[in-house]
Amino acid sequence: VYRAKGKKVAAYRAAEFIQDGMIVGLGTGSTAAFFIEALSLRYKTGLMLEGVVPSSKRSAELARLSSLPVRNLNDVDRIDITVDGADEIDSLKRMIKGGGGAHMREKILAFCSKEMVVIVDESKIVSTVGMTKLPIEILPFGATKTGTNLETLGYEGHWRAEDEVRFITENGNYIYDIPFKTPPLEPERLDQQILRIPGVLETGFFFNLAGRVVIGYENGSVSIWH
Ligand code: A5P
Repeated sequence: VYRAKGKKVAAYRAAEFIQDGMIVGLGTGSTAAFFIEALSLRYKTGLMLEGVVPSSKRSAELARLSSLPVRNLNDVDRIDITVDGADEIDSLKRMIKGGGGAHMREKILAFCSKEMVVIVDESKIVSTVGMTKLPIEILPFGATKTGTNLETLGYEGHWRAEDEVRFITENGNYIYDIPFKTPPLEPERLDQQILRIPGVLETGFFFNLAGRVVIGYENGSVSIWH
């Protein structure tokens, strides 16, 4: 895994935040996978968990392989803490997620959690959010028209694909990736503008969701933003 050391130390530090009796939301991605590994090690050595709620089939599978008590979001009365990675995060804790195409469920989990703890390696820290691309989840019905509507707004992107086959999210939708030439001056406004287009289901912007941010470095050190 690229930048594995930084991801791993951040994930393992975040696992120390988990206390007996908690219900823990599980993010998706390579950093979140390290967290699931760290959490299951603690679980095997006596940590009590009321449940874990995964944001994707991939994370649910990893949790089940570790015998973690997997539960559905609909069946729990709260999520104490969700731990998830990010593709970009700036000093205002504004994030972009969706590199793995799971951001819609990740955002639902984060919003339902008392705290979202973000775990990243140092390469994810940006001066202002909007350096790479913005993933958008789009309903297949009329998707070509929705894409045209985004282009008309000035946001030309491309449909995410693997081996020329269009990527389908776990929700049965498409991902439209909009590359940034320069970071947007007002990402919050851009987000609202995009969300107003019918057929747009969710953007990869995460605002006002991050609590503690755990940053792991390749030299093995960790820093935490509170
Ligand atoms: C998944 O949809 C994303 O939001 C991930 O959280 C993000 O892509 C981070 O992934 P890595 O931890 O693999 O870098």
